[in-house]
Amino acid sequence: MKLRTFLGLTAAAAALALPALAPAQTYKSEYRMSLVLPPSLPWGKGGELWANKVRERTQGRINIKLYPGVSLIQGDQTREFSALRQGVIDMAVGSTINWSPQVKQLNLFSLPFLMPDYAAVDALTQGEVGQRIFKVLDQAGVVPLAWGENGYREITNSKRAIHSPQDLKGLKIRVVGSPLFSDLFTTLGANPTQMSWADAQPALASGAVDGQENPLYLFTGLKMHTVGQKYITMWGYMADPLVFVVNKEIWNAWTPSDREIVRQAAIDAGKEEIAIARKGLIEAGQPMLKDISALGVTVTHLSPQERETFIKASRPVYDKWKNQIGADLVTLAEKSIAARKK
Ligand code: X2X
Repeated sequence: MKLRTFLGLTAAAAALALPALAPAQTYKSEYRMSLVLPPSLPWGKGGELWANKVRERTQGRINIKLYPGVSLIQGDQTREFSALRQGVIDMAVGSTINWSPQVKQLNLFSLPFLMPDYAAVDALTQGEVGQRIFKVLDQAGVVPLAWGENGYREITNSKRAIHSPQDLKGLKIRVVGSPLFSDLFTTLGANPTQMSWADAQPALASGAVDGQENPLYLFTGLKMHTVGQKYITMWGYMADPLVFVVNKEIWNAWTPSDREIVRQAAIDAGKEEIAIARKGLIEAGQPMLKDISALGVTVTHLSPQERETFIKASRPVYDKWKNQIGADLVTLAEKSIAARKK
């Protein structure tokens, strides 16, 4: 047989064989979704909503198992993005903070006092900034599908009410993965210690650290008042969005119609999750704060002047990180916020 004929036959055989083999080879029986927090809290709930919608809308073609506590990477949340890229994780709902060591643009959301209110958060994630960040994530090797929200990270501690940077002096504060946080808390006069969320909980319980910063649903959900966290200051210095993403190879193996289902499910779940994450904080009288005060916790609201003192004190960190993130992107964010609908 001539070589060309042989190749032709082989190709024809392969073409015939492929359609039958493809589905079995390309769809896994179960996909692994990484989450930091479990479905009992808004973040994990967002992941669960996404997984359930996908299972229902694909009639079970795509089954997803949740791995809260970032257990696929032994709790080391700052490795989540690399693990996603490498395929150790198939999909995730992750915080911009935890991925910012690998994707410097994500530090945008951590710039102190950039986003004064929820409308500012939405102006970024739902606008041109959000689209640009999705391009960056795509270039970094994952498929971004939708935004969710962890939330405004209020500062809590066991020692005293915080009204000014002075009050932070000497307080041991647990901080998250990006060096921006160590920079900021050092600049404000505190004593920051970087650790994973898994390590933070025992550190708070034993008093190894005096305080932490996180959305308040974590405060109530984990009963932080029972481990001595008696003071909360509503300083609203930053809020971390969540991003719904899929590993690229996994994504490419799905049919176009299944990809569309997964994308739409992420968008729907993201919207629902954001509403859950803001519950108790956006209604008149902020019912969540009433519940927290009732636990014997002192909730401090900053006066406009006190807030201004924090903004001024953190400005060097803002300026330094504006350059590291990319001045263009930060300027676009500043303009988008200035133009927001309140
Ligand atoms: O570690 C944290 O503080 C948490 C749970 O908020 C994140 O994963 C960013």
